[in-house]
Amino acid sequence: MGILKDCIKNKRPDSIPIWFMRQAGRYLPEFREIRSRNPDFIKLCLNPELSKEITLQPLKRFAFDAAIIFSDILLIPFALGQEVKFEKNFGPKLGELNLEKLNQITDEVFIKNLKPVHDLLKITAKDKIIRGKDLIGFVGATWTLLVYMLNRKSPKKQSLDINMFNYPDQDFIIDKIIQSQKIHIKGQVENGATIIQIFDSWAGLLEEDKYEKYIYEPTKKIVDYVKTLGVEVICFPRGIKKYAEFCKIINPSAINIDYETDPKKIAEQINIPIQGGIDPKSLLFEEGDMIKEAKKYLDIFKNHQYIFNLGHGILPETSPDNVKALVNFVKDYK
Ligand code: 1CP
Repeated sequence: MGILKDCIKNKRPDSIPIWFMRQAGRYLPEFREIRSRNPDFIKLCLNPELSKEITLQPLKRFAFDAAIIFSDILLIPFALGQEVKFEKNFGPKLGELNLEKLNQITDEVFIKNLKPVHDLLKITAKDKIIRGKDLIGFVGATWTLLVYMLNRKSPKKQSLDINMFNYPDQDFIIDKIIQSQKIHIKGQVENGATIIQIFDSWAGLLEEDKYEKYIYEPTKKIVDYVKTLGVEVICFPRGIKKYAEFCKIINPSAINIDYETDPKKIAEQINIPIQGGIDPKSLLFEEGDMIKEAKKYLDIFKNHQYIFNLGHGILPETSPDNVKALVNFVKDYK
């Protein structure tokens, strides 16, 4: 257990806790090297030894306070029997969702399909690099998983292809996703995750009148469930227009804010622990300008329980030297 947990529990760590979304990823040459030898992304995620190595890569270079497991939110649809492929320069491509097949996937089969991820946690939690640090497990939020499962590709830069809201048997699919999220979270916690982060990457696609059914209802169920397991839960409803309302209804252990949200307003409106915010593009600036932007967030959240992170995943073109400078600056900030 590490200082992220201390910060969330208001134990006031000596320095600001820090980790980055997508800290294990394409901006690191040592990741690209492993990836080039492993063209099948899902297979790589299901290889506990290699996934462990990737998970620990950023901790070997930088003074991060937590590791996030190298995995993907789309392993849930995969373990539910839907085909998931990743194509270069296109992103994820999912197969047709077959409801009969989905209905036949029992909890036992589902958990067996994700065993390599739980094994990855087990062997990673034991590594001495993790000692005194947090190990973060994660799932996609129900809405975001529904988007990928029905839309079958990224909804990036375009509206959704199909009418999500009138999809046949939608409630059955949603219930199946929630049940799967719970099983996968339990497997991660039992094998060493000290924190669970819930990524609702496409919350921003919803109109506000749809928040109740697609965000609040399912997320509340998942957050309450994680709390029964005795670990912290961080929510990231990216692009939601009502962070304060979200926090009031859901009450997660901490909230990650996106880079389009005004941090000053958040500091005024929200009193639970806050994570993230800085635009990942700031890490492409020259060092001095990047540090100025980071200092802005640190100053705004000076009187809050604050975990330094980004307002979305680190960009592949980020220089590891800038990451090093930023992490060191945050760790020295008083
Ligand atoms: O080499 C490659 O092309 C693979 C790129 C890659 C990586 C490094 C993908 C494909 N997934 C991952 C790992 C990953 N995904 C992690 C690892 C841990 C870490 O953070 O270091 C995590 C937490 C995720 C979570 C994830 N996957 C999200 C939620 C966070 C977010 O970015 O919004 C989403 C939406 C996905 C789907 C996904 N997987 C991969 C890509 C390129 C995408 C996004 C596709 C899209 O834009 O719709």
